[in-house]
This record gives sequence, structure tokens and C-alpha cells, in this order.
Amino acid sequence: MLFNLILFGPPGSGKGTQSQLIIDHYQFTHLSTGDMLRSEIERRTPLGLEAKKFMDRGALVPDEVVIAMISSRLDASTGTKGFIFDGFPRTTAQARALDKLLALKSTAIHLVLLMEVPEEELIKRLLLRGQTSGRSDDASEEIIRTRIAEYYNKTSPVADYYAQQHKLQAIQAVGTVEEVFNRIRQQIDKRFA
Ligand code: B4P
Repeated sequence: MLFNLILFGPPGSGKGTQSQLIIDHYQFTHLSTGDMLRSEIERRTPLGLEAKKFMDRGALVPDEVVIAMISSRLDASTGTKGFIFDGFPRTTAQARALDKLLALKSTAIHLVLLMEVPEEELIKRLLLRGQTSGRSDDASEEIIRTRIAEYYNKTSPVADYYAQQHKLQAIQAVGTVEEVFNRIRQQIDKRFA
């Protein structure tokens, strides 16, 4: 049986960082819409050029763009133990679309980990990453605050969608990377042996 996990949380909560550790440990397939979009931008594809306009100002990319990207990646993936969705879904429309796409593969989401980090710590982490990442969306405190506002306005309601399905589990995502990973591992191991 496939095991499908969503890493959910505000920008800078460590979704990408923890995804790497989870993939190494469980050999799941990593689907990060942030990484996919950055790759499209780097290759200067029409999709990337369109997405860049939104990402540069800290806004979410339109639903239809990210849903189409995830759909084609899911179609192309075979023979995996499960999927980690990192940074997707970010709106309730994306969450509904994901449920439909997984149903076509006769599977579903099993666990949604909500990475909890106080806002000031998020800003500190992203400003620090911005010193070396070259990411336009980490470039200033103003853009970072826009991303956090987008999260509270558009993305955090998605947590209720999964709470109603009894799939949401909060994770205290402050502490060392290893400490956070140990908390995540406990939750996955309870459900996936
Ligand atoms: P993402 O690429 O998803 O990135 P993120 O939210 O900024 O970061 P993440 O939570 O992965 O944090 P990380 O591990 O890197 O999104 C970027 C943009 O793409 C969005 O703003 C949006 O425009 C667009 N986008 C993506 N998906 C979309 C979708 N579905 N719909 C619409 N638009 C979409 O950690 C951050 C920093 O903290 C790192 O420097 C890390 O080293 C550090 N860190 C991690 N864990 C730590 C810990 N325990 N202690 C201290 N520091 C830690």
C-alpha cells in the first residue's frame, strides 16, 4: 500500500529540510511544488516566466498551474512506496484537486503534518537563508511578511480541511533539525511500519 504524507506549514517552517531526511529514511517520492517552480524559472520555460511574477512578490502561484504540475508528476511516478507532498496543497482548491488525483490511483492522503513555528523565528530563518540562497522571495523582510500573510489568509484554512478528515497532526518544528525529524518519525512510524 502507498503511504502518502503532506508536510504542511508556513514558509520557513522546515518542510524542504525535513523532506530530505524523510526521503533518505523511507525512500518515498518527493513532490515539492516550490522546487518544481524554481526549476521551471531556471530553465526559463513559459510556465516559469509566469510563476516568477508571483513568486518574486511573495504571492502564491495560480492553482491551475501547480495542480497541472503535480498531476503530470503523479502520472509519471510508478513503483514508489509513497509520496511526500512538500508545499502542496496550499489552497483548499488544491487540496480538493489532490484528493481527486489520488483517487484515480486508488489511494489517498494518510497523514498531514502541520509544522508549527512562531512567526518571528520564521522571519529569522528566511532572512538568514536569503543571505546565501539567492532566492528572490527571501530577499527582504517585506516579501517574507507577504508570504507569511498569504499563508495565514489562503493556506492555513487547508488545515481545517484535513482536521475534519482526522488526518492532521501538529509537530513542534522548533529545535534542532534532528529533534524535529525524530518527532516526525514517531508520527510516521505509528502509521507506516
Ligand atoms: P517553498 O519552496 O515551498 O518554500 P518555503 O515555504 O519557503 O520553505 P520551507 O518550509 O520548505 O522551509 P525550509 O525547509 O527551506 O515555496 C516557495 C514559493 O513557491 C511560495 O512562496 C510560492 O510563491 C510558490 N509555491 C510553492 N508551492 C506552491 C503552491 N502549491 N501553490 C502556489 N504557490 C506555490 O527552511 C527554511 C530555512 O530554515 C532554511 O534555511 C533551513 O535551513 C532553516 N531551518 C529548517 N529547519 C530548521 C530548524 N529546525 N532550526 C533552524 N533553522 C531551520
